Amino acid sequence: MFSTSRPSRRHLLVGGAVGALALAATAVMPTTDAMAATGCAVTYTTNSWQGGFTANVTVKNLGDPVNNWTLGFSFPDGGQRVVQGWSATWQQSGAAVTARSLDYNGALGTGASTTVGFNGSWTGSNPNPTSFTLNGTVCTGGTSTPPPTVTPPPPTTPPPTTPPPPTGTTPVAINGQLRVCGVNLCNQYGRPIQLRGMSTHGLQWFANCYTDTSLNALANDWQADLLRIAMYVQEQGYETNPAAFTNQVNTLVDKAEARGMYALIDFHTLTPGDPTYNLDRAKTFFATVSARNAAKKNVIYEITNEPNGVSWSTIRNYAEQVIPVIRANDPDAVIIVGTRGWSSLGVSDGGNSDEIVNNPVRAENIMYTFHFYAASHKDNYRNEVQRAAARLPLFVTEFGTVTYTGDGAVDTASSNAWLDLLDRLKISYANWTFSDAPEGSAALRPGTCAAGNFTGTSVLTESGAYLRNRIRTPDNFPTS
Ligand code: IDC
Repeated sequence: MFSTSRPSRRHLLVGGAVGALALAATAVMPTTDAMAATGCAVTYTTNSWQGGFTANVTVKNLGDPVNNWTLGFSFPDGGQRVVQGWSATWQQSGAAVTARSLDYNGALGTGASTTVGFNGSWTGSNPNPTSFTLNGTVCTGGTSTPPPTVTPPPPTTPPPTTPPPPTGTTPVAINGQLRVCGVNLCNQYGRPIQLRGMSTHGLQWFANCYTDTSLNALANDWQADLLRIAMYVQEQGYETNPAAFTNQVNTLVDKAEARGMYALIDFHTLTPGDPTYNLDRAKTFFATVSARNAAKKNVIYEITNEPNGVSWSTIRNYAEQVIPVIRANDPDAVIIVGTRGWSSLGVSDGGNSDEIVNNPVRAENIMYTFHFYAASHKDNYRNEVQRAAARLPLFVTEFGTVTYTGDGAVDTASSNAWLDLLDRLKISYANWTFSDAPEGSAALRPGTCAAGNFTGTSVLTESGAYLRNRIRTPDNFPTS
C-alpha cells in the first residue's frame, strides 16, 4: 500500500554518506512529508469574452510522487470568480482559490502533469494569476530536496498516473468514464472526443426494434458509439407504468454496455413542455436509474428532452432540483440539460444562448442540449451553435435529416452542413431514429424490426443509409 506519509522511491537515490546516516536513524520511523522533495510548474491559459472566461491549468509535479494534491492561487483582481470547475473540487474564498484533486487524478508521479480548469466570470480588468502552490510549495519550476534523516522502507510502487490502457477497442473500452472539460466532452485521458450514434424512437411503440440483433448491427455494422434511449414520459410512456419503463431502460443500458456503446438515458418530455410538470416523476426515475447504474462507465443522463413554452429560468430551476438526485448516487456521470424552445438554445423562441451563459446551471460536469431538424433549421441555427460552442458544452442528443415533424424528404445539403459543423466542433450527436416508423426520419424501412434482420444497407431508408455512412467512419479516439 502506497502512503504519502512514507518517503518514496526517490529517497533511495541519495548518496552513500547520507544513506548511512539514514540507516542509523531507522528507529525513529515514521517520517513525514517534510522529507519529500517538492517542486512544481504551472501553465495557466485562458480564453475570455465580455464578462466570462475559461481557464485551463496544467500542473506538473517536479517533486516526489504524491497521492493527492491541492493547487492554490489568487486572482490578482477582486472581480474574478470561479463559476464552474472541472477535474478538481474548486473553492474560492475572497481572491484565493484552491483546487483539490479527485480520486482519478490525485496520484501524480515525478514529472507527471494533469490539467484542470474552470469557467469564470469577471468584472474590471481580468489579469491572470501569476503565483501558484502545489501542496503548499510555491511552483517555481524547480525542486527543493531537504536532506533525509531516516532510512526509507523498501520501495513501493507508485500508483499509476494515468488510467490503465484500454483492454478493448469499443468506444467505452477506449474512452472510459467521460467528463466535461471546458466546452468539450472528454475521455478518460482528458482529451476531447465526439460520440456519434442513434436515438431509439419511443420505447412504448418500438420495443421490437431494440433487440440483441439490432444492437449488434448498431455496434458492429454501424460502428455507433452511442445509443440514446428515448423514454417518453407521456403518450403512453413512463407515467403509465414507471417500473416497467425503468426496467426497459436499464435493460438497454446493459445491452449498450455489453457492446461497448455509451447509453444516453433520455427522459423524453415533449408535451407538456414545462419540465416542472414531471419534476416528481423525474426525481423518482433518476434516483432509481442512477443508483442502479452508478458504477457503469457508459451512462449519460439527459434530464429533459425538449422544454417548450417555458423560460430558461424554469428549466434551470428544474435542472437544479434533478441533478442533485443523480449526483447523490452517481457523482461522476455527465448530465445533459435541455434548453429553451424545444432545446434550440432559445433560438426557436426568438432568443439565444446568452441567457444560459449569463445564468448557467449551478452544477459541475454538465452539458446543454441542442436539437435540430435539417430541413427546417438552417443557417441562423448553425450560426448560433457555432457561437454558443465557444462558451458552453453542447450535446446534440437528437436531430433529424428531415423536417421537425419527423417526416418528409432528407435534406442532404443541410444535413451535410450540420454534421460537418458538429464534426469540426467535436459535438456529439444522436440521430432520430433507429426505428422502422413510417416517417422520413426513421433509419429502418417499415417492417424491418418485425423481420429481425438489421445488417447492411438493404434494410435502410435514405436517412438510415446517410447516417450509417456518416457514423461508421473511424473515430480515431485519443488513447493517451
Ligand atoms: C416524433 C415522432 C413521431 C411521433 C411524435 C409524437 O417522430 O412518430 O408521433 O414524435 O410523439 C422532436 C421530439 C420527438 C419527435 C421529433 C419529430 O423530441 O419526440 O418525434 N421531434 O417530430 N423534437 C423535434 C422533432
